[in-house]
Formats: sequence, structure tokens, C-alpha cells
Amino acid sequence: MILFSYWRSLAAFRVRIALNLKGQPFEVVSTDLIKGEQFDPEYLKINPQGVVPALKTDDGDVLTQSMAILEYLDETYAEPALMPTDAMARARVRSLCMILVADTHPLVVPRIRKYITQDWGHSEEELGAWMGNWTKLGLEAVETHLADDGTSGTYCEGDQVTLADLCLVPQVGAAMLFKIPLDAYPNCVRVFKACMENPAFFDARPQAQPDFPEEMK
Ligand SMILES: N[C@@H](CCC(=O)N[C@@H](CS)C(=O)NCC(=O)O)C(=O)O
Repeated sequence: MILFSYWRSLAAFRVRIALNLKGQPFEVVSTDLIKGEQFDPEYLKINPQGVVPALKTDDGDVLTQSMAILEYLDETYAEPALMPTDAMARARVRSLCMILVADTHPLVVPRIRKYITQDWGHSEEELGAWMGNWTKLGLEAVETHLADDGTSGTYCEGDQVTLADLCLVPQVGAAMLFKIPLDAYPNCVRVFKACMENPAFFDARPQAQPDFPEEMK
């Protein structure tokens, strides 16, 4: 399979973890979001939305949207299952995923950042406040669920890695990369650390990607 990815894309990070967990080899094609390669006509033929990730299967089919890709992989490659069997637990997992994927991450993607600074003329400092605000609100909501629902174990939902962990780890990793203090989110950090002990997560991290910038190493 071919994964159109970028080292610091949280959405691509989710998919890299899933491919690793499922033991599916993949080739990474880097799409530099800072240079605007997501808008190259050739890339737009792959993903008309102009975002990563996109996954080209061995049959040549192209999938977009990380949650759709995660579900496809989970439905196609049975082991290890990334969703619980119990309906209530499945709903809880999806709820955590949506807090991060639908209500947090979209507020901090490059096109939003560009709109805030280049179109609306806000400063880098104001942009930092914007990014910090939405990241903190998202993590705060997940933290409260993990602390109060009584269903979190080693991972977000019990002791099984689920799609919720695949969504939480990139968000916590990004907060670390951008030096957002995480003291207020001990459960999120606990789950992050447990996941990172698994090579499937560790090898998918931005710092391990071939396009991770030399100057940040
Ligand atoms: N909801 C999409 C989000 C895709 C997305 O926004 N990806 C970001 C990187 S994490 C991107 O490619 N942004 C390009 C841009 O904003 O110009 C998904 O989960 O796949």
C-alpha cells in the first residue's frame, strides 16, 4: 500500500499506527504541507480535498479521511481488533475519536492557520494562542472522560488498544512537540506513554518519519 503522508500530520500519524498494528507494509510518499504540495494537480487527482492522508491499496483503490481509512483497515484485517465488541464501549470509543478528530484537530490544520495569519493578518503569537486553546479544550474533554467514566484501563477503553488511542496519541504528541504543558492531563499522558511502548505506535511517530526535518533532530 502507499500512504500519502507528512511527518507532522496528526491524521496521517493515526493511519501509520493502524498499518503498523495490522502488520501491513506500506510505502510513504511525503506530501509537504508547508510547501503546499497538497495542492499540486497530481496530488489533487489522488485526494481532491488537498489534505493528507490518502491510502492507495494494493488493488489501486484510493481511500481518504483518516477515520474512514482506520475503519477500512480494521474491517479488512481482523487482528488485532481496534474496536471493542460491546455496543456501549464502541460508542465510547467513537465519542473519544470524534472529540479529537472532528472537534479539535480540524481547528489547527495548516489551512486554518494560514487563513488566520495570512488572510486575517493575525500575529504568530495570536495563532499560538488559538492553537493552544483548541488543543487544551480537546484534551480537557478527553481527560475528563478518562478520569470519570470508569472505563479506561491501560488504554482509553479498558486494556485493549482501540481507535480512541490511535486518535489520542498524535494529539498528545503534537502538544508535546509544540510545548503545550500537559500537567493537567495525567490520564492522557498515561495512555500516551503506554501506547508508545508498543513499536507500532513508536515507529509511527513524526520523529521516525523519513521527511522529519534534519534541523529538528
Ligand atoms: N479529517 C481529515 C483531516 C485531514 C487534514 O486536514 N489533514 C491535514 C494534515 S493533519 C492536511 O493535510 N492539511 C492540509 C491543509 O490544511 O492545507 C482526516 O482525518 O483525514
